[in-house]
Amino acid sequence: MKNTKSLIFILALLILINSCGERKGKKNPSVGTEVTSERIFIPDFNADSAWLFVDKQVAFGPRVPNTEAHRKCADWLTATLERFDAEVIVQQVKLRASNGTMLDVRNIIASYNPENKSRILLCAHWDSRPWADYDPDPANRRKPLPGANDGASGVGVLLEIARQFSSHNPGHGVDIILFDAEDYGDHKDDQGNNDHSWALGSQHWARNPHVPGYSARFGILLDMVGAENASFTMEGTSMYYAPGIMRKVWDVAHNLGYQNFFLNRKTGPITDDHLYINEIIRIPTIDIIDYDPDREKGFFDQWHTVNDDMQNISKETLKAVGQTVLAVVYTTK
Ligand code: AHN
Ligand code: ZN
Repeated sequence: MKNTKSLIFILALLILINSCGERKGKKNPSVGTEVTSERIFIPDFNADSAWLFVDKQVAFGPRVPNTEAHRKCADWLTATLERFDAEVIVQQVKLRASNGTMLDVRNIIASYNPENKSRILLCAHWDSRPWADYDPDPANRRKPLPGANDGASGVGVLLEIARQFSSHNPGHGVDIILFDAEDYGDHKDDQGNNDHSWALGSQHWARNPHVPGYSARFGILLDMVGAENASFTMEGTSMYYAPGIMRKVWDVAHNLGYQNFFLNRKTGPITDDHLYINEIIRIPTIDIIDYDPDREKGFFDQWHTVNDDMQNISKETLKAVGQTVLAVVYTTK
């Protein structure tokens, strides 16, 4: 009798422990979309949450390397990703900018399922540019910019994706990398205009990955993914190194109804973090970037001006990008 009782007690305990394990991976089962034929669950990307993550970064002030705002924002990004249950590694290094300035650089790497060999890389740059060299007012062209779209938008989308990962395990290995010092490229009025003066953080990481021998099946870079009526065209470097990934991501976006953002139009190559990921560490990586060669600057109107602020950030655009990337991650076999 006593034995039967303790057996029932142990069984009850086992069931309880087991159901706790289930809950961790599948909180809020009512939220999200079940892809019926294959029973794949895709969480709902919350654009209000992503918008708040963008706003929070901008509120620190311009995240220019070697400033207080930059250090404080880095601390906040690290703590936030840890709060979302990622294993976070901060790669801290001093790098020399092409104008000679030594920069305190931090690449912030948040890993999910770090033991899984099958990995997906998601990335964006978190720093903001020290000079608004395309501002219409010459008096602003040596001033830093808020970087709401150029910088904070991609990071805001990735933080919301990380928040979703913390309640719905993506299954694969996923690394979210926030690169520093992307936007310290030469001022347009200065000598040189050296292309390799951009993307210093990703160049360093590609030569010195956080895990020796690191690789991933593919990568997706997000750059300027927050402006209203953004045009994501099929950028040249992405099409050269990763045409299959580009097609797959665009197909997913079109299936979700985002064909007005993701255009079937090939455009020229852009020097951005993905160039070095493709060329140095050789992970096929695409850039989702708002670029239209018919525009004056190619990029959005406020690009590298002091008006790159929250006024231009659109929740519709954040949603289109975030939901597409989530769908790509959860439907990858
Ligand atoms: C150049 O202007 C060489 N590349 C654009 C990369 C960039 C700047 N992305 C954001 N800001
Ligand atoms: Zn920029």
